[in-house]
Amino acid sequence: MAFNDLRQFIDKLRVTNEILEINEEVDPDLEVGAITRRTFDIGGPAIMFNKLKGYGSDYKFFSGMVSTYRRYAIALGLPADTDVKEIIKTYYERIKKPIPPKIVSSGPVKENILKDEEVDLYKFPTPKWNPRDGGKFIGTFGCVITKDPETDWTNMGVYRMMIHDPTSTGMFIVPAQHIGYHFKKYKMLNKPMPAAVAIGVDPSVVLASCGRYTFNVNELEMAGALREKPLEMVKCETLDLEVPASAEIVLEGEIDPHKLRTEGPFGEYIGYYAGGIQERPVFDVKCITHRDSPINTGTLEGKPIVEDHIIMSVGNSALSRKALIDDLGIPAVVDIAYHPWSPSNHLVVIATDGNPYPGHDKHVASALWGTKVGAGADWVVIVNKDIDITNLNEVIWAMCTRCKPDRDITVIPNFYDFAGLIPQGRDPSLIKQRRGLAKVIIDCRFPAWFKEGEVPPVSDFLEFPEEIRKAAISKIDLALKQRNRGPDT
Ligand SMILES: Cc1cc2nc3c(=O)[nH]c(=O)nc-3n(C[C@H](O)[C@H](O)[C@H](O)COP(=O)(O)O)c2cc1C
Ligand SMILES: [Mn+2]
Repeated sequence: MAFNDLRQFIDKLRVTNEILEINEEVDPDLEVGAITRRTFDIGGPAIMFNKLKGYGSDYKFFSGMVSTYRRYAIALGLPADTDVKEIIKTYYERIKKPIPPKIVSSGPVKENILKDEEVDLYKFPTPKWNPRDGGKFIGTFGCVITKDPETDWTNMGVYRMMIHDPTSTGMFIVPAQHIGYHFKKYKMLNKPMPAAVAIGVDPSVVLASCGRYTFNVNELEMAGALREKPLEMVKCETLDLEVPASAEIVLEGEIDPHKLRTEGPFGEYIGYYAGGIQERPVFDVKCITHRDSPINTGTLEGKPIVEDHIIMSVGNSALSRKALIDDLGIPAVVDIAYHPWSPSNHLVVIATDGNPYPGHDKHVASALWGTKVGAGADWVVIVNKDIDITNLNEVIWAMCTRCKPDRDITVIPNFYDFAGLIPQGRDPSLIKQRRGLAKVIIDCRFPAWFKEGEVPPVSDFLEFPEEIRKAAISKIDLALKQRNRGPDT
């Protein structure tokens, strides 16, 4: 089922006991961050902050939307206890059928329209998330919509936005990201880039915004695919762009290619304040539209596991599977998984059906590195398909028992550093020499030349005859039930 807006999703979280509503006053300055960090650390509920210091009860803040796989499953309309493998499969199946958005004449986001001197970003309670952050970040779940000035390509992605003053924020634009492609073109045209930012949307829109789709993909069509229903959009007030009609808050403005302002630091998804303070582009806000009693929404970044890692582990797994298996047809690849702790995109585990030809490991890894989604995978671990790739314990077992390190590990030095945020890559001597980080392939498969019978059988529960297994399961289950009930009195 598709949620019409964030509010309908929040109602669903209320029914499923997945949300904590805090009615006492909470300070957006660090207290919202600490509570959010704590719920991330224990896989706890989403949080609705109903009263924020300095704000009336009409202004709320919401965090932890999809910070667990349970709420990710609910966001896709699946049962809360859906296994992560099934969540990835659902994402992978749905994105094969893009659904374009539908333009409607108006929507709740137009309930309040603020222009010119009415524009004030401090109108909404916005957290300073982490103690060393350089300011309040309004766009941690802001879905930033831009258009290629030469083609029809509309892109949507999440790019952080630190509030500078009532009418402007930073915008962390990285050249390798799609907003970076658009921005470069505007720079060449010597024109400011129009941008609209939707905050507080149905979670499918956030999931699509965080997806590392290929060039020319419109993430709004992917939001439609994930929710299996077109997303309703309305025209912006001041720009030739459309935005989700039921967003809580929309910021309309432009990014001048020649304007820079000091931005950061920010506790980043890598787990460090690695990006530091730098001169970065500025988003000048010309108009704000918002719903009555708007719910500002965002997420905290930092050391795993934060919400970003949960989101990326699913999207990256599904998109890499699509890229390697469906689009590139790399032989023998059967499944791919990323893990939140890696953090999210820096280690990937790939399962293959055999090891079909010499150098297969390098073929698989180099194909992955050529994709947008896989470019950040610094550690590529390849295993036989009997390994459960979503279970890192099994992956470690494969590494320790099937990999001969001097033969099966390949290190490729001076490789493109996708994130630019890994602390090792910030070594001044590397930067001076324009040398990048490194990529590693760890092939944990039995050697290709092992014949049938040379691979030793695995000794585990599954090899017992079925009848004996069934009886063993029921005996243990009964004992556990009795233990949970306590001693009979
Ligand atoms: C909370 C959060 C903050 C993010 N901040 C940035 C950012 O500042 N810059 C960036 O390039 N990517 C950032 N990302 C990652 C991008 O949203 C993600 O890579 C997405 O694929 C970008 O869209 P694109 O592929 O269309 O460029 C952030 C993601 C999250 C969840
Ligand atoms: Mn994109």
